[in-house]
Amino acid sequence: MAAAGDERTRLAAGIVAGDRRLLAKTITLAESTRSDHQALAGVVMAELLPRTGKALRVGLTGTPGVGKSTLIEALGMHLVAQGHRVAVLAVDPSSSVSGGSVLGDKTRMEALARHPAAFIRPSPSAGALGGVAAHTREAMLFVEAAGYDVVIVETVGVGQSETDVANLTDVFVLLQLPQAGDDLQAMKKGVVELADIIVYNKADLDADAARRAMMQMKAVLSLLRPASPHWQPVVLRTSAATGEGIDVLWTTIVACRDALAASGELAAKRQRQALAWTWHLIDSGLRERFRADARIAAILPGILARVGAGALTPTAAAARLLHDHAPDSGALNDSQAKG
Ligand SMILES: Nc1nc2c(ncn2[C@@H]2O[C@H](COP(=O)(O)OP(=O)(O)O)[C@@H](O)[C@H]2O)c(=O)[nH]1
Ligand SMILES: [Mg+2]
Repeated sequence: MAAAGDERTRLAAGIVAGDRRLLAKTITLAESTRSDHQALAGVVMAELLPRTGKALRVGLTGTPGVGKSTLIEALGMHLVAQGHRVAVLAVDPSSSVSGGSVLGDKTRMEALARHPAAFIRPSPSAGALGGVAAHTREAMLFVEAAGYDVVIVETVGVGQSETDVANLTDVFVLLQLPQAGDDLQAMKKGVVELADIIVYNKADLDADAARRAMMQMKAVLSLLRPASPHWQPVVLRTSAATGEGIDVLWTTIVACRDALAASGELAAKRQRQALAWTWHLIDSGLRERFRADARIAAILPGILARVGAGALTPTAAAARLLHDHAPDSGALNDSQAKG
């Protein structure tokens, strides 16, 4: 036990001192499926918790090829030049297939990846215990404890990862291509409603198209009820390639955070996010236990087959399975008996 305590102190002190290798190692422990690794990461987190929460948390999404990685490189270099310390994390549920979007994109973030004031962390593999988004949240807290004051969480937008990232961050940025098809897709997916800032990138390629797209988006936004009573979504354009608009993007991100903070909405939002995270962990923990239940494993294939064949309704199947799954109820009764 003493050895475990030493390791906790070594990791926590290393993270606070800015040791990137120990920071990366601790995040890996948190992502591990081994319970002893997770437990160690958990006690390190408990020790560091008072140092978390101080970063500006920025979510960034957009379809593949829109320029997320190039923009993060440009924005990140802009920020480290101003003295900020920048961490980049990825939420990519498809990463087991693609090998991790940020890792694969490190070539587009070459200067940032080498910069001593930046920390870039690819997505954990899909299927990691508790889900990719939960691990990204842990990674976010660890990088905050390490003193990174801007955390950019990137997602390629698979499944419901945009919602996950919006639920992790203070300010959510949607990167768009000036072509109309991209807008339609984002509206269909409901991502526009999540965005505090909508950015038309690659404005250098066709300035007219970017201006048109901005006007149309502003018209659309005027019809939507803003997600926040204290912030009306802003539409911008950038060129990640030339750096045009990057400074305005940053001042707009800060203005949004300041507006939310001044009204008290930021604190309420973070509180809501922490509670949602707790429920997410409870849900995934229950699901894990359900899947690990030997009684369930024995009857599950047969029941699913009957649902598939139309012989059993989903409602009846779920009721039957949940009834048969009574994890630890014996232990509970025992302890109640003792207590
Ligand atoms: N002309 C131009 N090309 C860009 C811009 N931003 C990104 N690109 C290019 O678009 C391609 C995809 O960019 P990338 O950052 O990998 O997009 P991601 O998939 O969203 O991360 C790359 O070839 C970039 O060089 C931009 O503002 N202008
Ligand atoms: Mg990318």
